[in-house]
Amino acid sequence: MKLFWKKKFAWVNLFYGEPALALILAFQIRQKSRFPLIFLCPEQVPTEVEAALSKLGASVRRVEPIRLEYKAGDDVWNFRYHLTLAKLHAWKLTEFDQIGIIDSDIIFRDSLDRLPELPKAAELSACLIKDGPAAGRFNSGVMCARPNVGTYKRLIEFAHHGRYSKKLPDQNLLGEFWRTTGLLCDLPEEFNERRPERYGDASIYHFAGPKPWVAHHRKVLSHILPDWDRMVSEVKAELTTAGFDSDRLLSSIRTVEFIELEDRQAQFAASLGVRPK
Ligand SMILES: [Mn+2]
Repeated sequence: MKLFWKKKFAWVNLFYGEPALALILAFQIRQKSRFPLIFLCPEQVPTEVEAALSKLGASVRRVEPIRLEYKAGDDVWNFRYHLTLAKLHAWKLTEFDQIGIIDSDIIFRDSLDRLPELPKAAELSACLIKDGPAAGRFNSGVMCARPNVGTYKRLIEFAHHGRYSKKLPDQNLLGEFWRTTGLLCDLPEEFNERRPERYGDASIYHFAGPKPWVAHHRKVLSHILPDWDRMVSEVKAELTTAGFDSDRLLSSIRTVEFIELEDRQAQFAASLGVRPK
């Protein structure tokens, strides 16, 4: 047996106010991985949501938000991304040798534990973006990293003083940070497949473009919907059986709730006095 099997591993997700996807993620990881899932939470998590997440086997850790100073004219795309830098707290989880930092807009096709098993030479492993304007960068939806407090401190320093685009702050920060030290390596694309037509070949499919919970996106995802919808109803059934108000907990994956999310983003944008592009 290879040595890296012995390493302690945890999945880490940044929870910022979207219970439905977090619950679906927890459900999938409990089903498809033997490793724990930790939610890093830069905001208060409602008691009911925390109870439901722990019912599905995940744990919740409160972390301080990492706030950037935005200025008018900053290259900003979507204001909900301002919270994503709290992801950097994952580098402080030194009780684990390795962590898998994952988005919640993903669906796992098979056992997840091939990912922790992969030997990794780099401090941070992710899938490179091969084409389009971001070619040569990487997608932060699925990353493997080694927690290290020294790295965490350097990342925080870079977050405040380094040069990177704040359009997708966490992804661009990590990409720039590791590009200059040359430590980023390539994960096989099957662990972060973002092309719907390649869904069948993926171990992890990432809804980076069209989302199955957005009504007008569903058409292009028709081949994925049976798996997705089945999983949502399984999560719902389990939560209902356990006495939770599953309709309410899962309501945000309905289109109407996303409209509210857009409103919250717009309010945040307005509070900063800048407009997203
Ligand atoms: Mn994503």
